[in-house]
Amino acid sequence: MAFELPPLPYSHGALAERGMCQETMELHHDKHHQAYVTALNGFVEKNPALAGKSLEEIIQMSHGQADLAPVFNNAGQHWNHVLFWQNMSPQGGGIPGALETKITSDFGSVQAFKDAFKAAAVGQFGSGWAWLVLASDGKLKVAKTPNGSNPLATGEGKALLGLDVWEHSYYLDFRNRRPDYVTNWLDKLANYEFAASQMG
Ligand code: MN3
Repeated sequence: MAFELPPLPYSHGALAERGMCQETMELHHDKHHQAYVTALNGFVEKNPALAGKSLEEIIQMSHGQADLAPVFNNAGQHWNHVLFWQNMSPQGGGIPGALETKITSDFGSVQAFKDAFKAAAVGQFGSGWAWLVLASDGKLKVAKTPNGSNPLATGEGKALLGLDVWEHSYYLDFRNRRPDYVTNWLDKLANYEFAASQMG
C-alpha cells in the first residue's frame, strides 16, 4: 500500500492572483511533493519495520532516530505538504468569528497572532515550517520546526496551519523576500476556515 500524492484541492493557477503563481504550484506540488512521496515509498519498500504503518506512525517512530533520518525527512514533508495545500484557499485570509475570538483570547489580538507567526516564519533559519497549533493545554500557540519536522513529531500540539518557508515555496513569487511572502500568506492565502474546522 504505497503512499500517494493527493491532488490539489483547487487548480494550479487558482492562487495566482493572491500571490502564489501557477509555476510555483506546478513545481511545488507536482515535483517537490511528488519527490517526497516517491522517496518515502522507496524507503518503505526496503524496510520491513515500516511496512503497513500509517504516515503518522512512521513520522513518530522515525523522529529523532539517526538511522531513520531520511525516512523522517520524507515522511514529514509528505505530511506537511498534505496539510499545506489544505491550508490555502482562493478565498483565503478571512478569519471565522469563533476562531477570531479564540485567537484574540490566546494572543491578545489578530495582529499579535500574525506578528508572532511572522516572527516564527522569518526566524526559522534556513528551510522549515511555521505553525499555528492547538496545544494540549487548550491554547493556540505558534511554533516553528526545521526541514521536514512538524508538531506531530515534536508533540507541540495539533497543527491547524502550517506555512512552508523552504525557498521553493516563495522564490518565484517573492524572490528572497520571505517576510513579504509570510505577510501575504497570512492576509490572502491562509485558509482559516480549514484551521477552525480542525479545532473541534
Ligand atoms: Mn515545500
